[in-house]
Amino acid sequence: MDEEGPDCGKADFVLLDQVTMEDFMENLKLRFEKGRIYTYIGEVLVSVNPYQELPLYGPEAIAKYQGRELYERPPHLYAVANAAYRAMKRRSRDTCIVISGESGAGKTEASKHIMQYIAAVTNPSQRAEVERVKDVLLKSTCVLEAFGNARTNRNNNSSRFGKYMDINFDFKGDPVGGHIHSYLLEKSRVLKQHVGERNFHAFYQVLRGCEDSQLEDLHLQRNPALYSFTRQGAGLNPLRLQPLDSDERSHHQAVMEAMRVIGFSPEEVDSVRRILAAILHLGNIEFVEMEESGLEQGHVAVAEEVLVDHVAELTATPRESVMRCLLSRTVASGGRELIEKGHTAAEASYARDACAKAVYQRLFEWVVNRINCVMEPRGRDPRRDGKDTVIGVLDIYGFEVFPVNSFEQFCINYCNEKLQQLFIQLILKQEQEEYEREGIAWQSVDYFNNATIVDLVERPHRGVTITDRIFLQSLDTHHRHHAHYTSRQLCPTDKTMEFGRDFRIKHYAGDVTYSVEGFIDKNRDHLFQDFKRLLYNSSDPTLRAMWPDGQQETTGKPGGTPAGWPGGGADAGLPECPMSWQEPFYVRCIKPNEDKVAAKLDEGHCRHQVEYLGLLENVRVRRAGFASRQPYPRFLLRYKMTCEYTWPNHLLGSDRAAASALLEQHGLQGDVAFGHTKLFIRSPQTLVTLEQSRARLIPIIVLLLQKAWRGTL
Ligand code: AOV
Ligand code: MG
Repeated sequence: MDEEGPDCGKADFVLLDQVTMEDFMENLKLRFEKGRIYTYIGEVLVSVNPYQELPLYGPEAIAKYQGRELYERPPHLYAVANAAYRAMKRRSRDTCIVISGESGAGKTEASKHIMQYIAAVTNPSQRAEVERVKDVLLKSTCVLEAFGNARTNRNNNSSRFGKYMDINFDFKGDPVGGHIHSYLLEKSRVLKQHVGERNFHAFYQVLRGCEDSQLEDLHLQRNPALYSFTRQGAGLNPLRLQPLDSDERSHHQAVMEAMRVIGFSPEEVDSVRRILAAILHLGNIEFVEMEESGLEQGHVAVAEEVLVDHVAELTATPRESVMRCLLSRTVASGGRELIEKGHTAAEASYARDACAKAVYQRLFEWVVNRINCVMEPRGRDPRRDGKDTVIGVLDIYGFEVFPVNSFEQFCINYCNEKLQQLFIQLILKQEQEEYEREGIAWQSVDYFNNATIVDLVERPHRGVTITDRIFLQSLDTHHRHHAHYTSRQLCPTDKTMEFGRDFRIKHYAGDVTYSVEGFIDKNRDHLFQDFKRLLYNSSDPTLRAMWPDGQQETTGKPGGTPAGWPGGGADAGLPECPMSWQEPFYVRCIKPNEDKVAAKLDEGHCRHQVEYLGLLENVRVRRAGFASRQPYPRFLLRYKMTCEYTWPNHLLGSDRAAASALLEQHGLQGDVAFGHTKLFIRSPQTLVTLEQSRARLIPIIVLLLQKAWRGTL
């Protein structure tokens, strides 16, 4: 690992003298202070968010890593991206990079650097179609972030959805397409935000970025404090709505430009803006109960009717229909007869909110789909062009704990729990299987396995749960004896929880107390068919395309299948383990402090993350195992010059025997094990020694070759 001085600490935690938390933290801290935010544990990359621009990225840095082995250069995301890329190319096998860590730890930024690396090193022949795909891949991030990210108290640009992006490569190793899977958008954010937080960026970008005339067409004013949906997080301080760093206006320009490059038509972009505006107007609609006789239920009216006009205009639907949907619903009475049933003010508000959330979610999904259509590998014939291979990049929302945690945190943390389980399973399984295959003895290392927590969440819940409170009771009954579950009911002396409201789960990453308030509603998410039909009948083709299910004639029943309990629902949790997850590369991100500031590494905070990410165990597994494994031919190709028996070609019976002779000459035979097809090297130091020996010889060999060429030898 050149270019890293001795005072930069160990570039691989496996090299620590002892595997203790103290040693680990000391190394992490030392490196962080020197601007070395990346460190390996074998092939796993540990990354600490620097919260400042470091001169680590860009074309020059990329060139340094291109085509190199992991150990040749200082630890870097580029090295991992390169390793994944080479592994995929070499073996023609799908692979993936899994990025994990808590909210604000730097996952999304890492995923962007990985994409940039891949884009930079591919397509040397500048094929137009490949360039197009690369452009879309890079630009899609900006669009997805506008619609799926928001400012939270943990992260100013927090992903509020899970993203798994597949990139397809042809046999030349050039990207020819891609696909984005998105998971569980936190749609409740459309309606409500905690104090200090904001709605999705897209809303503010429209308000602040549109031209005056455009805003006028949308019937909007610039100030987000005027709209219920964009001012929830401001509390009493409208300054909280201000963008923090860069200008929302330029972001808006960038998103518009990205949409254009990706291939959204101007009409589509217009529709997107109108839909966002319609949601904002919808949020300002309030309902009043009219004191009117003759009606069984109170008659409800819209307080400010002009808002209904705006919504109707922007969604290209008839005003009367919008009004009807807001104030009533169609239900089947008795046989096939349909009647219109008036809402109470509370029902009307509920319906309005459900509609706003659903419209936003459909918009988000439509944007993702639209990008996917553009990235679908085009005009490829697998017989002629060979099979595509895939690199997947997984970037989900990180584990998060707030003063009050609700359904959203529950889903997010469950996703992380699941991911952690996968990490444990794969890392252990992968290692063990390989040792078995190669006929090498190995001792297993104890790991905390979180399967029991995942199991707790996934255990099916039967029966109809009507209220949050009953739901909590059922949890208490089911999990009474579960070591990772408790509630005030089960632990009456614990005053940090409230009776009938809170339960607590001991997650792998820490204890989280959840309030069940709103759980059932948030999970159920009923949207009346009337709204779906209304939007399906819009004369705006873009909006209409988002509501194909509005065509059905069913009524009375709310649409959408309730998920029941996250994990049970189809869209909850993580993707079904695709093939590419077989041999993942891992990036484990650490958040250095809670204040989002540069050059501050809060030890307690980091220590906790190192603990729950299982990094020490990871180092132990690696040390109990081997730092590097290489097929004999590859090993010899690289180091044969360092030994007289193997240079230029060996005459020994097998590559294995040749490798053995080579290592013996260096006195390194004690640090390796000989597998059937691969050489296993225990400590990275052995690799470093071999690398250094090779580096010393290369200039001499070059000189000799030059002399031979000139005939002076
Ligand atoms: P996350 O994806 O892990 O959180 P981000 O990738 O959004 O976290 O990082 C949070 C912020 O940290 C970014 O907006 C940057 O300001 C800063 N940052 C992260 N990595 C770097 C880096 N390598 N160099 C400079 N600044 C960086 V969440 O999406 O909340 O789980 O749901
Ligand atoms: Mg993120």
